[in-house]
Amino acid sequence: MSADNTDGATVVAEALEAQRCTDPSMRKEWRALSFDEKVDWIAAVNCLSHVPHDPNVAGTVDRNVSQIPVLTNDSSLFDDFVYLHMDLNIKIHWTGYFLPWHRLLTFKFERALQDYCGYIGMQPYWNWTQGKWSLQRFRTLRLMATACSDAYRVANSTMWDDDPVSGLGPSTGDEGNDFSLSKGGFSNLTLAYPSEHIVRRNLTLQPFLVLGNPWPDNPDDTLDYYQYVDWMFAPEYVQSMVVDNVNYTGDFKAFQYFLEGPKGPHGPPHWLPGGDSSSLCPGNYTECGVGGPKWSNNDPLFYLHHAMIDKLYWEWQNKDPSNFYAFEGGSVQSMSTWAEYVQYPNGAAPWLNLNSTIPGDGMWDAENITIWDIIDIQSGILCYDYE
Ligand SMILES: [Cu+2]
Repeated sequence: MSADNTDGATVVAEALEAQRCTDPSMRKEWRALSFDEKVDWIAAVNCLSHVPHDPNVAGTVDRNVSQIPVLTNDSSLFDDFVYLHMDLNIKIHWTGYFLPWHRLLTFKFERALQDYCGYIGMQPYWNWTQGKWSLQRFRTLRLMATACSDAYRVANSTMWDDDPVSGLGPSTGDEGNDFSLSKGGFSNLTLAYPSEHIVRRNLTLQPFLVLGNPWPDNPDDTLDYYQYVDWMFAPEYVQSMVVDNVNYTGDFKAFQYFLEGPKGPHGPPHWLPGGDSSSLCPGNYTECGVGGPKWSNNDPLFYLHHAMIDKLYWEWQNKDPSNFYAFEGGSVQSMSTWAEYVQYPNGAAPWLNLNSTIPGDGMWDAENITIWDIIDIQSGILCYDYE
């Protein structure tokens, strides 16, 4: 960020400070919700899959590049969110847009649940590091907290719940039916992309055995990629890197590199459940193309996970005054080699800045929402906090 930008940001920051919202709505951890609150969120998500497709939504990325299926009018508003994520994949991952774009997507999803489906709650989050608050002081509690975390025991996590109205469903669907979920609250959630199917999951603790090593030329970590990945979202690790702000003071690029990079906590909760969450292809879809994040938000778990990523981003922003409005990043993925990626982990030129507009493929472009507009979750269009 240039000096001019920083000065401008300070002036506007002071102006915005005066109009921060005073009573933010609280996003809660999934397991802190009551039975009824869980039922409400699951019902609203299912409802969204019956709300008609938004005719304003249209792709903006060349399909030869995005390698995604064509937009279909025979889809729902839930599917539109998936379409946005698929189409904009190369613009919103490993670029400066990553954190702001997913913050906005999660907010728009939450709003859609409220506006179209009468949902009265907020978007819950999945704290895969649960128990981290007690880590610093007591060695015994530290062990207990680690044992309570979803890391190292993700297969037995209490997130996997077969209850038909309040449960997120099992970690693995029906093997005989393309791993589609037949239990839990999403067993009837019909998805349009990349082809019509029910949400699929197939938990694996070593996802790169399935997905392949994304960085064969990474000199440091070739073997690591085939190992278990649950340590990447373990409480102590995330605590020290994100919450304690080790080494990242004022350095948005370094912070994002940790969070989204190959050893960061963003990836594993996407890859471990396999299936849609890993953008693996349904059996009835033959033009799969390259993998990647694409349709990972077919699994509603995505929104719980990304609310957690947003929570960590927010915690980091509040850790130091120089973090709060820190932003830098490019608009073009730069990942053809490991060396290139390490140099530009959050994108290369053209550079983005706080005034860059967040792309929405027609869903929200009319509002001209900039990164600046959502950098503070308690001013402007946003007014929420994390419990
Ligand atoms: Cu994404």
